[in-house]
Amino acid sequence: MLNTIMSPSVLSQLSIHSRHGRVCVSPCFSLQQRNNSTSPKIKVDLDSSTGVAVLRMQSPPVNSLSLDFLTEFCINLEKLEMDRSCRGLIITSTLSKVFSAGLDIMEMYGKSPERCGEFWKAVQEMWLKLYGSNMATIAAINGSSPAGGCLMSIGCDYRIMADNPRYSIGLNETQLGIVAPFWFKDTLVNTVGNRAAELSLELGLLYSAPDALKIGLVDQLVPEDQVLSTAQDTMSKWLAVPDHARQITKSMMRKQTIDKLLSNREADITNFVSFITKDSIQRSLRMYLEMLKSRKA
Ligand code: CO8
Repeated sequence: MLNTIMSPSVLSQLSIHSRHGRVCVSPCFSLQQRNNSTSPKIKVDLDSSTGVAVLRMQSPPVNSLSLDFLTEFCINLEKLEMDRSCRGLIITSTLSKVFSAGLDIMEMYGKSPERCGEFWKAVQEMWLKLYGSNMATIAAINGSSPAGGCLMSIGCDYRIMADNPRYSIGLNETQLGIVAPFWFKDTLVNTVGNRAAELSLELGLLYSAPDALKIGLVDQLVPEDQVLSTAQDTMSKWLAVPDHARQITKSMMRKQTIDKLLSNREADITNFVSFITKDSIQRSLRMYLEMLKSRKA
């Protein structure tokens, strides 16, 4: 986590074992081995020769972020974070058309307060781990990415999206009758600025890929079949920067936002549970689910 990297002992470790690709020649780097791990919903391929891991979300139909999914995601992230040979992470989807549909609405509908609390803690954990990662992180957004999918994308350092106007991205929570919490809002403000975030959040806007580029919600659009290769090329530029300098700078930019949630975690869980279990909010979620189903019919 970034909020630990300011400690002198970690700083000295970083400078001794500089993770800068052109300087570091630790034994695991030269082995060029691939550390692959597959779990049901997520597949991770780590290329130790480049220090880059590709995490593929593979949970049909829409990579929704259920409690199980989030748990797997966090375990994978933690493993990579601990692995000295891993310096960069690319997140993408194996599904056609969808990066992630965001939080699994079924986890918020008709569930007990205890279960909702457990779920929300996992959502917090996902964001804390990703936004605070020491790795350079790139979202290779090869499909639609609403709500929690957008949060995951803006939790990364850089976003490359498929140049397809049918794909959309944004924090559309108000459209579901729910409210994006302060740390979703803060992450969006940090990405696109206050005014664009205000418009985007109040109206629950989903942006087409070209519009997302215009407001800076994504950094680059490329043809769909080049999303991953462009992410790989871009990652090599990020990894050309000495890790310790990039990490300390990232911490400087993000620590305040992260600390705000860390010091309000329990209250945030309590707020979420009391909000989401309200009858009126449950009704809104039911209507939204029905709308999703009727769109198919
Ligand atoms: N959760 C659960 N199920 C979902 C979700 C979801 N987020 N999204 C889609 N599904 C289901 C659909 O209901 C459908 O189910 P079924 O096959 O049983 O009918 C199936 O997945 C396939 O969906 P589509 O047919 O719609 O798939 P498409 O490929 O046509 O479209 C989209 C993919 C664009 C992703 C589309 O499914 C979509 O727009 N989904 C809704 C996305 C959304 O609005 N997500 C918001 C989730 S809320 C969130 O992430 C943040 C909440 C913060 C809470 C704060 C409270 C305080």
